[in-house]
Amino acid sequence: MPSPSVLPTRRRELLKLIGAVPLAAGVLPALPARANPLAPTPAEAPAPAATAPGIVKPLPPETFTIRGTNAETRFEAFRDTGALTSVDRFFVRNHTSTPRLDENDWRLTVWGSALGGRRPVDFSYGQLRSLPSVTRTAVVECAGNGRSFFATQQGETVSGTPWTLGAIGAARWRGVRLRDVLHRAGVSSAAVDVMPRGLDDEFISGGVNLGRVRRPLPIAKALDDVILAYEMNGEPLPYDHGFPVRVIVPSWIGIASIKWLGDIEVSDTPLESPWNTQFYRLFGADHPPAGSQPLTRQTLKSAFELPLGAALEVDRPHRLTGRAWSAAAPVRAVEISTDGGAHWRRAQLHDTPRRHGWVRWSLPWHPRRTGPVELLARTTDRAGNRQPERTPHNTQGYLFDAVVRHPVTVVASANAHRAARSEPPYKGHMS
Ligand SMILES: Nc1nc2c(c(=O)[nH]1)N[C@H]1C(S)=C(S)[C@@H](COP(=O)(O)O)O[C@H]1N2
Ligand SMILES: [Mo]
Repeated sequence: MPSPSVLPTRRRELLKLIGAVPLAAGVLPALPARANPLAPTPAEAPAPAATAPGIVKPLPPETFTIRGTNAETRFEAFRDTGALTSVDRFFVRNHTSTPRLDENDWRLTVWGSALGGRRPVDFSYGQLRSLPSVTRTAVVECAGNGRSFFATQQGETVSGTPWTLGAIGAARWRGVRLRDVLHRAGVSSAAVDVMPRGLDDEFISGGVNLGRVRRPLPIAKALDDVILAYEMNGEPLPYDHGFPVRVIVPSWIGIASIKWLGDIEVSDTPLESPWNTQFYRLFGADHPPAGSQPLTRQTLKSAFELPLGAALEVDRPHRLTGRAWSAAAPVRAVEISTDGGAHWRRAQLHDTPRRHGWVRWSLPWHPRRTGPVELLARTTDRAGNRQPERTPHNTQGYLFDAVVRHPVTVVASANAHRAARSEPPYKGHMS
């Protein structure tokens, strides 16, 4: 991607410049970053297959599955990669499309009834970067990660993007504490909620304009461990992940981590937005009529670094690998079943379990019979949570945490060319 200092302008301004009306979200492909937006280039030809409307970075099909305006990471693409997720493998969840902001025009405005001076306070990019910085590792995981298994595993109907397990990534985020910014802006002790809002286009849902993406955050969490991040894995944030500044709310559902941050309302009364009233609550027969309380923390999960439906060769050692995580506490153990849940074996963990992160795990497996098998992985964390067999239904399919039954086929060597390509032989040691 181009260096941030040569960014042309914001997408909305580009659209104005070329006389385009931003119709519905995501109708236009991401515009190329270049000096003259009027010059025709190959980038204006029909989008190649490996792009999603509105996402800037390349989305090679071996790494990503495109789901509307979003890109899910194929879990097998994490195999043999480190504990941190590089940008070229990090999932993208966009309500509309990625804006290309210029950090020189960018301002963060902090405003609202719970500021001592009652006057908005602006921070430039340079001012934010000159405040004391913190660096921490945290996963960002969509509240809907695993949603498709409500249908495929529990036979239940849910709405929303049918993610498998790849709407998660782990990165090292560097930025300033939200607490420091709020104190500099003069936050008063009367503050109840803060509401960060993105600079991406307004979100239109069912013909209704819900405004720009924003979601209230209780002041206690805001003053605790939330950061305003400007770096991801040691580089300036990429466009798709919130350049120039995004919120990172460790252990909370992804929607809390607002990208392309533009302003933060600081209020002495509780705040609402569609993202904490109509979305990101649990609705349905098992929940109160107005829904549960707004969702906060993510759950726990584990996943195999194998395609769903992978073919593995019989009578040969395989090394099953995957990742496990929990938002509540460090992972304690990962158990694997290769016989549909009758027997469980403990996987070896390859990272020190930490809160907000994930651990890589592996287990040798030597299948002796051909045929379909369901592989199961089950995480337990140090707070005593363990993945259940079923997740209670909710209409929007949030917080799936049940053990996923991962289908594979054990095949005879003659039909195993697919397996041979995707499964390197068991190496006998762990990296
Ligand atoms: N401004 C803005 N912030 C946003 C979103 C968005 O569409 N606009 N999507 C949210 C959701 S639902 C998720 S899961 C995460 C995804 O972060 P990523 O795209 O960097 O992986 O960003 C959150 N922040
Ligand atoms: Mo999300």
